[in-house]
Amino acid sequence: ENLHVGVIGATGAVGVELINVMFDRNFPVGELTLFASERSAGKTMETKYGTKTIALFSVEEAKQCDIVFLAVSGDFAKEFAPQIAKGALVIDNSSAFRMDDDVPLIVPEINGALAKTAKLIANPNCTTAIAAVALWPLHQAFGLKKVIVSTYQAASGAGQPGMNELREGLAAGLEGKPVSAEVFAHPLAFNVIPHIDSFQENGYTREEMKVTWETRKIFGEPNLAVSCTAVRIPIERTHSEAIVIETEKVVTPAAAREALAKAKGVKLVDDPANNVYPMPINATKQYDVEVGRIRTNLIFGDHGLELFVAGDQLLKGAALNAVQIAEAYIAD
Ligand code: 11C
Repeated sequence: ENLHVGVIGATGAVGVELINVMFDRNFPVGELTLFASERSAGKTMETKYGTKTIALFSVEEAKQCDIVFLAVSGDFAKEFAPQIAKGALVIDNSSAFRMDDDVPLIVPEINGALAKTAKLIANPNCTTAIAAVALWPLHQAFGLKKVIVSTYQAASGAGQPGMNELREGLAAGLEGKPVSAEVFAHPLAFNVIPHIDSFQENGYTREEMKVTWETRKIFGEPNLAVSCTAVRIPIERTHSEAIVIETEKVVTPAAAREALAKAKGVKLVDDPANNVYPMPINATKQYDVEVGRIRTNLIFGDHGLELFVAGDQLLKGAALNAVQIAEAYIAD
């Protein structure tokens, strides 16, 4: 099967990785059309599929594709995704449709079967997707009752401009110059910022609430107790998360390791005696989410665990998950 695939937002950090991941995973691309607005249309872009000229976006052209990946803003998705979905399967990276009842929100290791049920599919928030692959096997084996997440999120969550601002800030800081902030609310270099996306009335940020809302939807557990503190750290592209769980059933670290070792999308990295645990430096550019530091939680005892995960924000947090959704869509 040779599919006509469209990528809207191809020059952004997620768009670039979408093209790389499709190529590296041998996704059956017959024709690839890269779309952008007037600003970038006509420019060329080097890709693993060769030099591509960027086409001017139009709904009519996009509808001609078999599959269209959207790696653009939620506002763009809101306006155009439903129209494109009248012709093509649309996989949207934005948060525009994630909580719509008739739009599946998919992490393929968990609910990939839903990929065949709609023409518009939402790709989860990166923090949610990375936590979800680690938590799902534990939920299946031990039943999750409460989940408390603290994140250490990379600059890439704010796209290429975020990564650029971090690099420039680090360079400026090392030279003793002031570090400026435009993308982030404060300078990120030599700092951590407990503020991602906008503050909500309940005091949580939208990023934090997405972890609650989206995990519940993906797991099909509308009442699961999930709470998050989301923090930006000066790392380029891998999100890490410290997670505390309370479980329905008795759980031991050994039993959790056994469940995680068999799980798809997870790499068990848990040998503290040899200084082996998940870290961005290793998880970057890797498909699997690293999980380790698994230990009995001091508060919940034999019904609780602590763990640490690290996953590439641009891969499992975005492009890889989107391509896996497309793979689930075309699977026999
Ligand atoms: C961040 N998680 O790290 C965000 C980026 O809902 O798709 C992705 C926002 C989203 O800044």
